[in-house]
Amino acid sequence: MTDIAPATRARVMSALRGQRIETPSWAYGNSGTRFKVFRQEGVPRDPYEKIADAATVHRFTGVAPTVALHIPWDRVDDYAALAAYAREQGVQLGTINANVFQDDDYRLGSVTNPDHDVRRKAIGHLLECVDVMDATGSRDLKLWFSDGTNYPGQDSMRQRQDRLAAALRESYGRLTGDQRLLLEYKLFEPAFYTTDVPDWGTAYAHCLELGERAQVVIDTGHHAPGTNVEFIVAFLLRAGRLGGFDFNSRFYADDDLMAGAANPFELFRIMHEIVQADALRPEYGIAFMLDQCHNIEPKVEAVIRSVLNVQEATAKALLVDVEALVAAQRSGDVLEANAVLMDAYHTDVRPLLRDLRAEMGLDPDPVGAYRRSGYLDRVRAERVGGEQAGWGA
Ligand code: LRH
Ligand code: MN
Repeated sequence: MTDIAPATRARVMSALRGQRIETPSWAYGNSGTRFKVFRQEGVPRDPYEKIADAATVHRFTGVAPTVALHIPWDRVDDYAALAAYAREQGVQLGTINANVFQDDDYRLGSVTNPDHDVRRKAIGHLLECVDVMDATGSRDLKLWFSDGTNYPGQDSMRQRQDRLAAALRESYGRLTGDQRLLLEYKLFEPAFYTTDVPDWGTAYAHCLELGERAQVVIDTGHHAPGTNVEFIVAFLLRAGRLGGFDFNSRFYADDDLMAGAANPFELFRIMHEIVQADALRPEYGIAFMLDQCHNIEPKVEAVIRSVLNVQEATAKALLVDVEALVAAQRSGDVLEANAVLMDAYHTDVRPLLRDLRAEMGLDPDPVGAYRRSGYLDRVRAERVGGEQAGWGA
């Protein structure tokens, strides 16, 4: 695609200006694998410093105004004060992630545990997270359950689904106003035989049982190799049950690498489905979030690059010549239809995004500007002592 028609350019620029990408507080903390968690200098020691890093990403990209929290990793005594601090920094507190995957009591499951008291404890945490939402003004409660089994016969798969449904119903019943419950699925890990919410179908079925404000989250790293993720996007959009994304990328399993790093073409195909459904607008209600772990690379810069990768995939999707595509599809011109899509994908949108940033009063090169800002050196010098934030696993 050589030159972009002025009307197309205007449409694309306005859509990109309105894009909103939520960054995860835990991406700024130490993370790793079971083999090693490599500590990095300058890593935040508390939710306030994580928010300062998230605000830095927003300052240089202009499209990351909210930060997702994870409880208890981001537990504080005064959430209203935390929310006020975030506003001062130019961002807002976003999705509240529950964590029922790190307590010894949850060895055989949290909300699906055979033991009633353990289930009550887990449900208690989910309800605590809704209290946090009330305090932070967050709309979404995001639930991912590590629950599952490792050996055939370990537990009744059906009874675990009954237990899960009961916990979801109680949590859903606690929501008020426009609050939503976002249910995230994952094929496996840490469980290696069954996972109680293993795929989009299971998540979708539970959401249908709950009600309108129960929606599915697609974490791009949570599928079996070869899964056509954009089909799941198209299906859930059509069903009105796509609540959000956890963007990251992977070569093998739940690698949690930078979004678009391992498979930029998949990210483009996903954003193509979003754009075709006119679902990019914040009003549509999809929470576009990153969920990543920067085990070896500088974290703030990696999140900035990830935001840019999502912007690039979105810009390419917005450039698809829909008229030509539909005409080719309708006439059964398979190769032309594919060529129209590939033409958009092969378009270098970086000049357009540089112009967009200039129009937004930002440096056209966010990564360069961030590096020149000396932010990393400053936090390395300031954040000495104390306990660095991490998964605490
Ligand atoms: C599980 C998951 C989930 C989060 C966690 C940090 O793999 O994707 O979204 O709670 O990562
Ligand atoms: Mn996730």
